[in-house]
Formats: sequence, C-alpha cells, structure tokens
Amino acid sequence: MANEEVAMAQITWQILGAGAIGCLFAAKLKQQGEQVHLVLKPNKSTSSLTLVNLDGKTHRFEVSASDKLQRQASVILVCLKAWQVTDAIKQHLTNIHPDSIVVLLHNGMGTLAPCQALLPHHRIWQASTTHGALLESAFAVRHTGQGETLIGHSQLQSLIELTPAEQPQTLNQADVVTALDDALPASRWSLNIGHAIWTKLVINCAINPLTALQQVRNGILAEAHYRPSLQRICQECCAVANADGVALKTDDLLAKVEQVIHATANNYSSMNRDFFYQRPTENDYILGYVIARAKALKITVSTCQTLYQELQHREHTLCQPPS
Ligand code: KPL
Repeated sequence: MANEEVAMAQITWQILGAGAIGCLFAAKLKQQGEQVHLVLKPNKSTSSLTLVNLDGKTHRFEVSASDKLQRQASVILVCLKAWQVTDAIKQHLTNIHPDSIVVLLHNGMGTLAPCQALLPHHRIWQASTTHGALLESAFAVRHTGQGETLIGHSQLQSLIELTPAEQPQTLNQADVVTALDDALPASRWSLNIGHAIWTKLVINCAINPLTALQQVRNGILAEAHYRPSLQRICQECCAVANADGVALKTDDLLAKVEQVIHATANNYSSMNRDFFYQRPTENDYILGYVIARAKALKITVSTCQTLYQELQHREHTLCQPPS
C-alpha cells in the first residue's frame, strides 16, 4: 500500500485530569486499544485504571501516567475543573506539540479565549458530554449513564481548519471522532458546538447552585416549589445566549433541565460535592460566565446574580480555616 493510502493516523490520547470524566474517557479508550497517557498532578501516580461498565463488568487496564505532557502530536483531552484549565495549559505549554489538538471537556464556559491566547496556532476544540460517571476511588471509575459526546469548534477555529497549507493535518476531525465513537459511543462532530455548550451551561446554572446551596440530590429539584426558580434561571440564560448569537428557547431549556433532574435524580451535582468537601467551585465559570456576558450585553439577570452572590458568600465562609 502506498504511503498516501494509509488511512488513519495513529492517535495518542493525553488526558489532563483524572476525575470521573477523565478516567472514563481514558479507560474507554484503553478498552478500545488506543494509546493513552494520563497527565496527573505532581503528587499523584498510577499504573492502572479500573472501569466498571454499564453492564456491571469490571475491567482493569495498565496505563501510562506522569505529571508531564508527552511532547508528541496527540489529542489532549482537558477534563479538569474549569478554574484549573488556563494554569494547566500554561504549565504544560512548552510540551504541547504544534500538531496537537486540544479538546476542552469540562463544565462551564470562559476557558476558550485564554486557551486561544496561549495557543493561537493550535486547533482548540470544545466538547460536551452527557455520559454519567462516578469516581469510586482514585483511578477507579464507574460508567453510570449512557450519554453522547459532541465535539466541535468555534467559527474562529474553522479559519485555522481551512488553511491546510499552514496546518500539517497529521490528525483530522474524522479520525478523532471515529476513534472516540468506537471507544465511547455516541460521539459525533457538531457544526454548532456553541449550542451544545450553552445548553449544558444552562443545565449547570439551574441544577448545580440550588443543589449545592441546599445540599440536596438533583432529584429534589423536581419538587414543584423549585419550578419558578428553574424557569427564571432558564429565561435569564436564554436571553443572554440569544443576544450572544446562540438560538435557544426557554421552554426547551426548562424541559432539558427537568429531563436531567429526572435522569440524575439520585446523584449529587459536582458543585454540591465541591461544597460538601469544601473545594473551590466552578461558580465563576457557570453563573459567573452568564453574568459577565449579560453585563457586556446590557441584560439584567437578577436571579442568576443573587444565586452567584449567595454561592460566593457561602464558598468564602466554608473555605475559611476555623478560628
Ligand atoms: O453536570 C452536572 C454536574 O453535576 O456538574 C449535572 C448534569 C448537573 C449532573 O449532576
């Protein structure tokens, strides 16, 4: 076979972040025979990953892991908390190969612009997943809910994609999405990733703050007295998204939020757990992002603002060392 007929470039996956979603993607890719490297915090190490699949069967995989990104063309899946992303990219900057594709896969918004500023010539994609995952212990993940993963890039990034002469296309969209879809279906390319990311943002704006402040499971929000608050949050976010050029409808969003509340009724939201364990939350990248866009677009978002401030106050109080 002639060289140019080699259909698919070998992908190396580097996963930044070993939380539930990072471990799920790493383990599923390993299960599919993909080459995976886990990039960990300096004080962490592992040589294996455990995966409990939806059918209840447990699998264990050997995995390469270190605190360094390997400098080679790869797909870098960023599965960190939103507030960790920019610092992590700065920290690993010199090891990011010019041909690597960076995929941001986290809750919240607001990391794309700083990442683009740090990596102006790289392909930076965004992804959103509805798969459920639970980290049962370090590097041991349970796949708790079948979902889908959408991947795409902003219009600015498509300019980079459209200049093949400048962009050595060692990996292309189809290779990456096919490999992901084989490992963790359903995964697909989205021509309107902004829509998916904003929809997930609104779901997080509705569910995470209320479940964190009240310290309740997601399912409690199905009680009728929460509906007006959920509706106001959806309305305010929708106005901001629309003004930002993303076509969303309040009723559709509310229906999506209710669907996620039912599907994850027994779960604690990530912000609920961050509060519980007194860890920093993603408030600035969830409600904070909506409020920042609302301010720039001169839109009033009083319910989001009140919740944001309440969370900020409680987070600050919780994180104070005891006197
Ligand atoms: O993404 C989530 C989170 O907890 O961060 C939801 C969808 C709300 C599920 O709990």
